[in-house]
Amino acid sequence: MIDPLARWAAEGEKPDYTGLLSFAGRPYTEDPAELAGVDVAIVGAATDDLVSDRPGTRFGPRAIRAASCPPGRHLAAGLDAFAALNVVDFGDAPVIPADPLATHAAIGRTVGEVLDAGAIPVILGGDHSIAEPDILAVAARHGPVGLVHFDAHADTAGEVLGVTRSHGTPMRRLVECGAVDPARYVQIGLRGYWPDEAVFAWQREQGITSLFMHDVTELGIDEAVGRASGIVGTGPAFLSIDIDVLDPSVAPGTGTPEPGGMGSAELLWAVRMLASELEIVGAELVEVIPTAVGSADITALIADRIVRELLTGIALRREALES
Ligand SMILES: [Mn+2]
Repeated sequence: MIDPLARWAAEGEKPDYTGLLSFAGRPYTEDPAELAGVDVAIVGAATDDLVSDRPGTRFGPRAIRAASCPPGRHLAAGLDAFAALNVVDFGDAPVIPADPLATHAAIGRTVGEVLDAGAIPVILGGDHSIAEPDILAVAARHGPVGLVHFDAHADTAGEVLGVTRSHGTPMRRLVECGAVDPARYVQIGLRGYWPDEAVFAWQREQGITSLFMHDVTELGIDEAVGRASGIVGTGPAFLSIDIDVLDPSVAPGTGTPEPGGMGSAELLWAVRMLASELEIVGAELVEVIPTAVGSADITALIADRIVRELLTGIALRREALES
């Protein structure tokens, strides 16, 4: 285990731009044996072979790690997730460019190592096709999962341009194989022009709940999150966050931007709230295309903060369960 903060131990924090590139400066290991006692492990899934539009999410994990990561207590939650949880960076899955099947297998194996150690995997994508190996690995150990899925798009198409394994199809494949329980599956933030009505008809037949962006606007984010939390209920739950749920003015670096999306304050609050209420057994943040690696990249910056809210929520829930 390498601790990038060790040389700054006297100060208790290091400058963001220094040291080994790990998520939020957390200790780094690629050895599953060192995951014993770890609460959350970050895994990079740097692949974008299966996108239908703009590529570039393969650069997402490094950019999110390079985004500004101030230490300390969350001012609203009153808790420092890194003090409350043992969080490590487990490095990247050994992806194979231009071989999506081998890449998905590698992601599934790496996420599986985290799960087998009893830790919660938080996967940084990568395009949204990684939901398939991510959630299959989780469901193989926890059984069918509930799913909260933030996205501008449903990602439940049967095919995209005739291709069945794509960043537009993973959620359908996961429901069809039984890894996701459709009665405990809620989509939040859908908008725009895709997919067509036949796909939504299929979703309704399965019992999937869709909270469109117009629903979120009408209900307010707190009511929308409250409904999602109630539908997912108790039992293992996975959180899948496509950065394109945010308005492109907030997160311009993404594969299929769709105007009319959520604001960052809404999403950050929603992620923390859901993580504090649900039994999160895994999470992924996908579709970040960095445009200026370093703290100047606003999409990677908001991505880093989304993960921080997730960790803060997990820590809040654990604290409440223990008290
Ligand atoms: Mn998506």
